[in-house]
Amino acid sequence: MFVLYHCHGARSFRPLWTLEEMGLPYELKMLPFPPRERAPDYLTINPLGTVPTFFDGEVRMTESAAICEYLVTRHGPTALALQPSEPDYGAYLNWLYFGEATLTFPQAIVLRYSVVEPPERRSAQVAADYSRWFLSRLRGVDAVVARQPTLCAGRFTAADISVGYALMLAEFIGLDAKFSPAVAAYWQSLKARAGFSRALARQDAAGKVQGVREFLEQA
Ligand SMILES: N[C@@H](CCC(=O)N[C@@H](CS)C(=O)NCC(=O)O)C(=O)O
Repeated sequence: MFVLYHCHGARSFRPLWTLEEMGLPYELKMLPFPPRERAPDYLTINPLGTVPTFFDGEVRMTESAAICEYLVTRHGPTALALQPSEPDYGAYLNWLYFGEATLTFPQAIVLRYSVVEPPERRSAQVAADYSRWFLSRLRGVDAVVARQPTLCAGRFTAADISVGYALMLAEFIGLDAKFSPAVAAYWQSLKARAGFSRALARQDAAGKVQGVREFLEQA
């Protein structure tokens, strides 16, 4: 059985969503955010203190987009994966990594300097600069979803999960108000997926059973 360590709404939502889309069985271990402060025992599992940490037997992984790629490639077959022989394979990999490296990183800075840090360390200037950074990179998504319903291959893939999580985080921090009409419609279409709803329901149920509250409820 797979084991996934997860915080409500964190990047570990990517593998959670992938597991639900694929219908694979897994154990979900919920942690309060940030784990390094609120669940210090977790540092023995992941010294970085970050989520996700994912186990498939002896295999241990901590990068959300890589776990998605691992699941769809190793535990398919699934239409969520692209084969190297498919014409959009390069675009698929590019979006898979773009979702984390280009679209999520600047938002993590916004979140940190507007919410996570104690008030005396917060910075409206840093939050504004990195919000702008994120929105400018989002133009790359807009250019594609303005002409097609998914990012590549004419179907929903793990690349949409990777970029979709970045849009989910943007909604959480209020940047969705600046989405273009095409990005807003694309995001609505991702949220309408049954797999997305199941992932949300699973994290909520696991949080309740394990007594772990959402980040904004913890204070
Ligand atoms: N590149 C990693 C980033 C992992 C990461 O930074 N996760 C955040 C949650 S979204 C975290 O655990 N932060 C807690 C901390 O920095 O202490 C990934 O995509 O999984």
